Amino acid sequence: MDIVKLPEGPFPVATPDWEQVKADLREFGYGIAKGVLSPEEVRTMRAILTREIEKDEQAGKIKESYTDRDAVNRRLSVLSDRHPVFRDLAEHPFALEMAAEILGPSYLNETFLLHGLSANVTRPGSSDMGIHGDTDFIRPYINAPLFARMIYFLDDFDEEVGATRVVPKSHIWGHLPLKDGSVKYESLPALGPAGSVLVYDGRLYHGTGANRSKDRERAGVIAGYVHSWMRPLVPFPMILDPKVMEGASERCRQLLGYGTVNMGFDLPWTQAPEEIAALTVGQKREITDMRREVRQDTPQQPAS
Ligand SMILES: O=C(O)CCC(=O)C(=O)O
Ligand SMILES: [Fe+2]
Repeated sequence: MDIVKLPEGPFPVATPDWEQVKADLREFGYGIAKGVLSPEEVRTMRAILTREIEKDEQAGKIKESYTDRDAVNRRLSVLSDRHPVFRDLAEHPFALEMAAEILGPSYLNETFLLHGLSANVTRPGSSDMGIHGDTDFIRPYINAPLFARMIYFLDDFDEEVGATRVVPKSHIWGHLPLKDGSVKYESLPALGPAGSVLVYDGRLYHGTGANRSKDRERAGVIAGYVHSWMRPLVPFPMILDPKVMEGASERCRQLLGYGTVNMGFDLPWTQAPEEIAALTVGQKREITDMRREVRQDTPQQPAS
């Protein structure tokens, strides 16, 4: 088996400095920010996860995930209407700043979208997930930043408990990871105390670590953001309880896909139930604006 060695370090470490996180993102494809969630926020979210997992277990709703090799860990696929803290997490300033950093400016300044918001809780005996990229589903392979990912640490992430493993700089290798067993990618655990966030470019090779602890769990909340023209994993408006969305900000609703504008066209949701239509966000800009922006963003023809 070929071993793909780690590139040269030193590698990113958890830091409270968001500019350093961005520099790490650019160079290594990931960064770790410390202290993004307050201890109070961590406690609240962690307690909700514990309660929701119990509820889902009792209701027989825990399904095996195709991404995990055993049923020891726990995944909750949609968090956004389980509690307003998870609804509002979509627009956390850290996530918005880092997603903009990864995805870059958008056509007509349209908002990027939340792809999904889920939890992955490793438990003693959980196996590792296997090294993959989160944009591996995009065919043909497109070597561009298409997916911005955040993993919020609700417990301390250390190696024993299954901290996410990352392969530094793999986001610029220009090809998918091989998963046929012919190659082993050396990787590092992304370490940080509860309240930290691992942010990475979706092309980065990574995967959940194995939980080799005796009695500790490791909860991560995973948020992904994609361009306005991509199809998110979760069709939030058709899935979420509109009552929980009632107090959500306009920005939050745009991120969750309640915006009715796409490619500059505003197409109101005339057939949506009233309570969902009431949550939609329409055109916010002048058409003249749009013409100017198109010209700016269009690559110029080389002079002949
Ligand atoms: O929970 C983790 O550590 C990573 C999970 C992951 O990579 C995924 O779900 O795609
Ligand atoms: Fe992943």
